Amino acid sequence: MTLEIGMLGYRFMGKAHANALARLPMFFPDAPDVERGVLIGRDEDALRDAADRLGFSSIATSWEEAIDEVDVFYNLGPNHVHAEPSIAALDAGTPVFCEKPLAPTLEEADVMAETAREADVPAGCAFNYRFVPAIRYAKRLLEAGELGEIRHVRGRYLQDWLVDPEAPWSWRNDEELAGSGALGDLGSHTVDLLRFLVGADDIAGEISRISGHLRTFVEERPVEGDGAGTDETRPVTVDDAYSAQLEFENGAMGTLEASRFATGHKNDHTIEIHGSKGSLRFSLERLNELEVLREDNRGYKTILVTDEDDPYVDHWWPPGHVIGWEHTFVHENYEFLTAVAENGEFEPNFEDGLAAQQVLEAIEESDDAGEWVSLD
Ligand code: SOE
Repeated sequence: MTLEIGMLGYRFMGKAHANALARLPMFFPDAPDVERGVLIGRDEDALRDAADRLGFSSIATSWEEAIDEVDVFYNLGPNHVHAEPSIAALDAGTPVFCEKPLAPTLEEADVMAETAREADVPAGCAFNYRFVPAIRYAKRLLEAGELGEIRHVRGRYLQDWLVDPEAPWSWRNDEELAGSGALGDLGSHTVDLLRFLVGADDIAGEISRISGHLRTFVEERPVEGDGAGTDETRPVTVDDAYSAQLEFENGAMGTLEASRFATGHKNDHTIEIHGSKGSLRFSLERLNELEVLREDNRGYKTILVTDEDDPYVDHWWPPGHVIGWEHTFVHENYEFLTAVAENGEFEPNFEDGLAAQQVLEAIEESDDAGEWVSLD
């Protein structure tokens, strides 16, 4: 049976997922057969061009009509478009793969997760960094207790694409459209990754309380594109950067931060975990490596996670033939579509998306109140 996919969104994430779908048959031959069916968007000309480039057989300018015609619905639109189409698809019993963060607000994420529970079909949230081989390797070490009692968990996601105050305004700068700035766009990845790595009861458990701080450095930005006057600007109504302190159920301490103003850092998502018997360090800018320190305490060892028995690597190339950011999308699409074909379980799902949204909300609540917020 071939799964026909309807995909809403055809820019950055549309290209990442369409590329992943195109590579599945060659590198994951046991993946379900999928057809890139209908590409959904508003601008018909741009849509037609994108459908040709991304290999979709048809286009639709209305998601309402399209979601009844497809076997799987991918919601890759801006954050403010995540809720309504995903809920409608799930209500029609159609599996949904939605980009992160799940929604701009906790209220919308709540309804999406509730709808997914009732629909009883796979509803995935595309936190792609769970599908980095080095992250899977780290998870195996943590589950095996190799690091001992977890004391410190640190997550940082640094970019610098908004350092220039003349960088144009976009939906990512608007609270109505995005929900939050670096917090939701980048922080949601880090929160999900920490939950994935240490969230189990026998490792560090869930996050129990939070102290948060948000900051907007540039309050307005120039508007670019059709109809924009030469000096038209729009307000920035979300954070440019955030930081947070966490306490985990087992007492471990956590620190989180993300910024779009970290000059010199392009897409630097780093995780550091320190335990009583060892530590590990991961950086997205060195995606194929994991630094591990064992009990001998004589410095970190860099492990190149590209051996055949390392997660997902056997689908690609011989040891040392490194993979990249795009391959994480191939891995997550393989797992999600396999779950759809078998009506199995997929994680991260809408429950994980909701759990991340609860942490984001608590960080904003703490920043507003100027005090710690409990998540219990
Ligand atoms: C932000 O620039 C962004 O594109 C995020 O939206 C993605 O989720 C992240 O993977 C890369 O950076």
